[in-house]
Amino acid sequence: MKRRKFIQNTSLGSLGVVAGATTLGCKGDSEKKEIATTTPTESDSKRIPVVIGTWNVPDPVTKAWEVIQEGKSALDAIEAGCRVEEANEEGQSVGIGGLPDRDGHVTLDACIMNSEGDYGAVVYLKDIKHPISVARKVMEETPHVLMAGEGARQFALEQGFKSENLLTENSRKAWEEWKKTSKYEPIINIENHDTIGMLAIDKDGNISGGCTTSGLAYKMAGRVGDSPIIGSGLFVDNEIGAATATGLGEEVLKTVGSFLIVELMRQGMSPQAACEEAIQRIVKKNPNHENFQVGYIAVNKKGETGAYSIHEGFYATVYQDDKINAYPPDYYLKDK
Ligand code: SD4
Repeated sequence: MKRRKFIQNTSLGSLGVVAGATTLGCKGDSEKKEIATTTPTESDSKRIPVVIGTWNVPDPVTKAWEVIQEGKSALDAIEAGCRVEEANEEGQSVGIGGLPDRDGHVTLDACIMNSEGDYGAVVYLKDIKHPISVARKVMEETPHVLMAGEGARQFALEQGFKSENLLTENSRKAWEEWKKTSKYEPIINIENHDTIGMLAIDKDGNISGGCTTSGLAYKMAGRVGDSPIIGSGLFVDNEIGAATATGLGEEVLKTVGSFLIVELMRQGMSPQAACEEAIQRIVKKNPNHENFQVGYIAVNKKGETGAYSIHEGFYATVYQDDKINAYPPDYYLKDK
């Protein structure tokens, strides 16, 4: 699969925040099996179960699909799928190997949501490779939904998670390079996978979702994006469908994008039309939208999927009807 690069930026330059290079070395690219790259059509036959992930992420999506095939829940599938990417040291925007903040600390954000409408999340989590699993523990083992920073880390340790250094040699070198200029240059070259947002419907027709990220590279210490925030980076309503986001979190947060998409689907929009409308909301508010990327994926209760972004370069990976398909969705700037 040929990698694609595109430019993302940030409107955060004015805040003195840099969104640095999230260049990713996709582990085992050369070993990856050939997968289809076509836009799904209405005639796609068996829509449930289904797994959809942001970016070109065959390994995590395949893992989630396999878990569903074993008869397990969409929630189990989401956790297992996200863990694949979190453990990939070469991926520089998720889990171990994620690019650090500007002080050199890798801080992770993640959330998970089940078909009962329960939600768990962690933000600014250090030293723990699998924030998606900690998020699930928050959801299942505490009366809370969101835990942050040192408290979240302590909770993870109490739950038996291992503390480890998440700053890999590659990411440390990239950070050292960035420090030479520490320039607030609003350009990110992004390759074909990034923050993972994943949605799944299991064999019982139940929907769950998850989202996991190290956030913007070289962000200000303490910055948290959309990914772990319910309604922004992820939303699931088992009666309607689910949506998740990637890209510049600040813009997703300001428009509560994933909740918006689910509500638009509730009003009858297809997942595709709802993703397009959510991108339009961002574009309308931002004359500078040519300088940043946001991408959404969505699924409805029938297992129909949709995906849309501002810029070219976004991918959606769908496993459905026993076939995996990573395709470049339509995007707002296509005919502009
Ligand atoms: C964030 N939305 O922290 C995440 C970053 C991301 O593709 O998705 N990058 O803002």
